[in-house]
Amino acid sequence: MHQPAIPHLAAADPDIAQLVEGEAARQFEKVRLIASENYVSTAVLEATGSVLTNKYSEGYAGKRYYEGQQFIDQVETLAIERAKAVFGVDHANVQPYSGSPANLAVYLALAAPGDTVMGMALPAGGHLTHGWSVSATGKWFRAVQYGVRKDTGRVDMDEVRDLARAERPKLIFCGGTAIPRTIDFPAFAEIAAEVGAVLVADIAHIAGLVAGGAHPSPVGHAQIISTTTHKTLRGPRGAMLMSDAEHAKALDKAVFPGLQGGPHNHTTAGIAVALAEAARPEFREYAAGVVANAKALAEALTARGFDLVSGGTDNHLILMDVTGKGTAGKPLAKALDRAGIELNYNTVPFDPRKPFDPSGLRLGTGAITTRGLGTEQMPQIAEWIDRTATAANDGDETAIATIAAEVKELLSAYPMPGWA
Ligand code: DSN
Repeated sequence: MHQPAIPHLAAADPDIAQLVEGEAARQFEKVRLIASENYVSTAVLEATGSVLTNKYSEGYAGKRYYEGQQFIDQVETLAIERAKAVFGVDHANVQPYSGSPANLAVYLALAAPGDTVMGMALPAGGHLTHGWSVSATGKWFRAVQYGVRKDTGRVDMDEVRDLARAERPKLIFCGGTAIPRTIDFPAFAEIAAEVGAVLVADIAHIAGLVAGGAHPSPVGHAQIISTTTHKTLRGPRGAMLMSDAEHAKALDKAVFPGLQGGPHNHTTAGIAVALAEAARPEFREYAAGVVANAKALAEALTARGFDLVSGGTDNHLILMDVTGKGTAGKPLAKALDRAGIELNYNTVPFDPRKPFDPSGLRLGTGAITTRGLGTEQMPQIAEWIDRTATAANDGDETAIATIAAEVKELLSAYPMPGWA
């Protein structure tokens, strides 16, 4: 049963209540390996499900355009102070609705349409909002894009330097959505300084690892740090912008009134709760566990013949080309979903296939580590993935159903926040 229980919803809208219960049960029964997802704590769920959703608060604490902010101002101030303490930054804005609006606010604050900006290409592991052609950031700005080296699968810092010197971008984004290796913030900072660019570190995927000391921090290297709050940081769906003192005002103005109206106060409360959780010693253990699990899973998958981009991982994320297994990303992701293992198909660098039917799979260990799974379970997960690939190639749905039953049986021993 969903936790907190939802009796009022069940009475008022049984259709939606049933779907919420269904989703909770699904999350309980599946090995959730989507690298951008997690399980929030019950405390975060309660905060996000609170009456704070009823309140409008355009503006910032002490300077709002609506009355009645006696409690909301305190909630937002707590979230900001906790973000500053957890990440060690001068300034934090906790209002962006999610990662894309947060990144758009950076453009609005520091660039004008037509300016040159630079980021990692989406197919190489970047994000849409780092200047990819179909995004507003690629349409409204003159975006130049770097990638990874073909021989190593790692960010090509020579290309980053050459491109930056040639194009003199105003902004350089580092970070992305499918980067399995440590981001070299000092190297990016050196290049940005040389060409007079502002360095923006998008740490959406690794924010929890940074907070928990399991990935180097961009603080002191990137003037601006953008992150979502719901991936490894394990908060509600939202985002934050952090910066040095110099860029604080411009970022705040860009978020409100530049891009957004009223902040989502229930989300802000959830972010505050998640940040308090991230400040505890247990969270450091969690972050280390996420990386240990990813490394163990990477090793087990490699031993089974999967072809991992860059040969492994330093963080929570694994990207692999499944062509060698006689399949492609999409059919295998769908078969794995039937087998109780949830992940997403993904392009791999230099992918000859199309983004909607690519060669790869992306996996992450943020959620399963929250669930309590450890390195000892990773060989089993790799074995299920391998068996599913064989079963799917053979069209053997009975074998896939057997794996789903095994997955369910294992997970029944691991509690899930939000489920009782
Ligand atoms: N959708 C996010 C991810 O899965 O990485 C990025 O926006």
